[in-house]
Amino acid sequence: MRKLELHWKILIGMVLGILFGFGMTQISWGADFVNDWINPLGTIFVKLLKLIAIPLILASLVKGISDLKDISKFRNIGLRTIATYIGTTVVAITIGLLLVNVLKPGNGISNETIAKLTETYSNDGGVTSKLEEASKQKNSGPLQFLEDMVPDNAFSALSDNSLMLQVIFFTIFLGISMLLIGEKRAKPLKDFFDALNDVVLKMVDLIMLTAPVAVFALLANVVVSSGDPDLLFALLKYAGVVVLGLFLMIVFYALVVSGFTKYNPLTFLSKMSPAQLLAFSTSSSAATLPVTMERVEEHIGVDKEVSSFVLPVGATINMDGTSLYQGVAAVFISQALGFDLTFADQLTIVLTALLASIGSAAVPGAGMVMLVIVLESIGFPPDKLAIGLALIFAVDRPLDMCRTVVNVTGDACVSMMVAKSVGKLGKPRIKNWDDHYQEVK
Ligand code: DAS
Repeated sequence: MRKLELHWKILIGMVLGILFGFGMTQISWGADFVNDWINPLGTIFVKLLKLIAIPLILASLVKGISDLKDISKFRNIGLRTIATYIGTTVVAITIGLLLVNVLKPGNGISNETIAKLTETYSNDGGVTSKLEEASKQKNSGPLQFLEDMVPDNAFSALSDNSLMLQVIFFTIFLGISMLLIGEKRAKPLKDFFDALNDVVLKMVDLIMLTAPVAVFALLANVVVSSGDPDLLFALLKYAGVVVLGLFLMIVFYALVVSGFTKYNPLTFLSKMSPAQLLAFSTSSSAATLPVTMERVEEHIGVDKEVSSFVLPVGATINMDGTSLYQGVAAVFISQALGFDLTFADQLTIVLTALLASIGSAAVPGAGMVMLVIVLESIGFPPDKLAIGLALIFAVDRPLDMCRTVVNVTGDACVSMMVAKSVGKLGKPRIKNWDDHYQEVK
C-alpha cells in the first residue's frame, strides 16, 4: 500500500476513534472499557509529546538565538515577534466580541436549564470543584502503571505554564549571554545544544509514528465522556459562535499569509494540517509544538533562526483561539445570567482576555480555567460564577480542541510573517529518514 501521508493516518485514526467512541456509548460497559483500556494509549502519547516539549524549547531556543551570531538580529526578531503576537490576539478577541454581541447566543437559554445547573452545582461546591475534580481525575484502570511510567516532564513534576515561561526566560537569557561572550568562546555549548536539538527532533519523529493510534484513543474518550445530551443541545448555539469565530481566524491567517508573505494560503493550510489535526486531537499546543516546528521549518521553509525562537514563545504566550473563546464565553455567560455589560466592560474583556491567553498553559483546559480572571475583571457576581462556568463546562473539551488548532495555526502564521520581514522565508526542505535534506519543488 502506498505510504500514507501522516495526516491521512491521523485523520483515519480520528474518524475511527469517533465511530468507536459512539459504538462504545451503546454498550453498558463501553465507557469503562474506553476509560480503562483505550484512553491510556492517548494519555501516554500526549505525555510523551509534553515530555519532549521542554527539552525542545530549551534546545531550539538556545540554538535559535545563538545561531543569530550577533545581538542586533535577536533584538530584530524578538521585538517583531512579540508585537505581531499581541496584534493577532487583539484581532481574535475583537472578532469574538463582535460575533457574540451580534448573535447573542446567551439570550433565550431557558430558566429550567439554569435551575437545573444551579441545583447540579449548588450542592457540591460549585463548578470550581468540578474543574478541580476533572483535572485531578486520574484513570485508575489496569493500564495506570503504564501511564505512570511515562514522565510528562523531563525536568520536574511541574507541567503547568509557569515552568514553560521559566524555561523560555532562562533560555533567552542563556542565548543572549552566549551571543555576548562571542562565537568562539560559546562554541562548545553551542555544539552541545545543536546536537541536543537534533536528538530531540529524532525523538519527535519516533513518537509521531504512534500518532494515528493515539489520536484514535483520544477521540474515542472524548466521545464517551461528553456531557448530558440535553445540556449539550442547549449550548449548541454558543459552541457554534465560538467555532464560527475560530473559523474566521483561520481565514484571517490565510489572508495575512497570502497578502504579507505572498505564500499560497491553501498550500499553507495543507502543509499545516498534520499539526492542526494533532492540536485538535491533543488540545495541547505544547504537545503539538514539535510537529508545528517540523511543518513550518521543513514543509513551509521558515528558517530555523526564526522558527526556533518564534514558535516556542508562541506556543506558550500566543493563544489567539483561546483569547477569542474567552471573549465569547465571558459575554455568553453574562447574557445567559442577565448580567448587563457596558462598552467599558467589553474593552476590559479585550485586555483581560489578552492577558489571560498569555497566562494560559499550553495544555488541555487551560483556557477555561483562566476564564475566571476575565469574568472577575468585569465584576461578574461571584455567587453566579460557578453557574456561569458550569454552563460552558460540558462543551469545553470539543471547543478546546478547536481553539488549540487556531493557537497553533496563529503561531505558524506569525513565524512566516517574521521570517518574511527579516528575509528568512525560503524554500521548504524535507528531511529524509536518513536525515539528509532535499529541496521540495
Ligand atoms: N489547550 C490550550 C492549548 O494548548 C488552549 C486552551 O486551553 O484554551 O493551546
